[in-house]
Amino acid sequence: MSFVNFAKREIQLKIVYYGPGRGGKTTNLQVIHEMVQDETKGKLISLSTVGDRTLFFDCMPLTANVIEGFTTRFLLYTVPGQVMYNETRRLVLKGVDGVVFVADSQWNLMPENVESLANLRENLRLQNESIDQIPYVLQYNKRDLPDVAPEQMLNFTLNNGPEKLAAFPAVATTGEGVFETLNMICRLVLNKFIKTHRTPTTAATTSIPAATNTPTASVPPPASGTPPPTSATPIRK
Ligand SMILES: Nc1nc2c(ncn2[C@@H]2O[C@H](COP(=O)(O)OP(=O)(O)OP(=O)(O)O)[C@@H](O)[C@H]2O)c(=O)[nH]1
Ligand SMILES: [Mg+2]
Repeated sequence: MSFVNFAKREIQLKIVYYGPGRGGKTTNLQVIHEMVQDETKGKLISLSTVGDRTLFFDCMPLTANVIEGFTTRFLLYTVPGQVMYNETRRLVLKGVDGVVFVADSQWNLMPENVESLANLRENLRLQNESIDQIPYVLQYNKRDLPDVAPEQMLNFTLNNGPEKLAAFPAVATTGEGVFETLNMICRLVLNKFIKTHRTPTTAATTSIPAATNTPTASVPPPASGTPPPTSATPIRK
């Protein structure tokens, strides 16, 4: 749930990276942490890990001034993908404003993707939410590996609702697709926040740190009468 502190003129928005174990959620946050400007990011906190397995969660704040007069803090979280940590996933999902589903593109991991997506739907349902109502994007990760399913197959399996969602092919280890995914979910979350909290004086401006040599993600069409909260300037140094 978004949190607005009028005294500090600060908006806090929570984005959760969800998906099967070893799909690349933590890697996304590590790459973002490595590549954004120092003044934009806070510490990347990884709570309880064994090797590259997240046992609790990772969390990192990113700060931007995208709504006039307000500092916007995106809190990026990952869940532990391993099936047995469902209680933790439920905890991390509480108050979520947007979800990135990081799928593992490998053919043999398709059942894990499907199971994780069903688990996401169920956990949201338990908190009276639906993936169809909160900002949500997909990332098809590990496109560098030899035995990956074609994107059409991933769309058919994971992106088959009435509305086609944004889905980004990625190689999180090299950063490919990571910022496209991040910028899209940030825009969707901000669009929804503005739509929900819009007052006649709410104005969105862009002051997310400019990027260099970064492809710009396309901005989703704003709801009618709602200005896009950011330009296509990605969050990256
Ligand atoms: N080849 C390849 N390896 C990747 C990619 N993304 C992540 N990895 C590797 O996959 C392993 C798991 O990545 P993590 O980011 O830890 O996965 P996770 O989704 O956080 O896993 P859990 O914490 O168990 O849920 C690591 O060894 C990463 O280096 C990718 O795009 N390509
Ligand atoms: Mg992890």
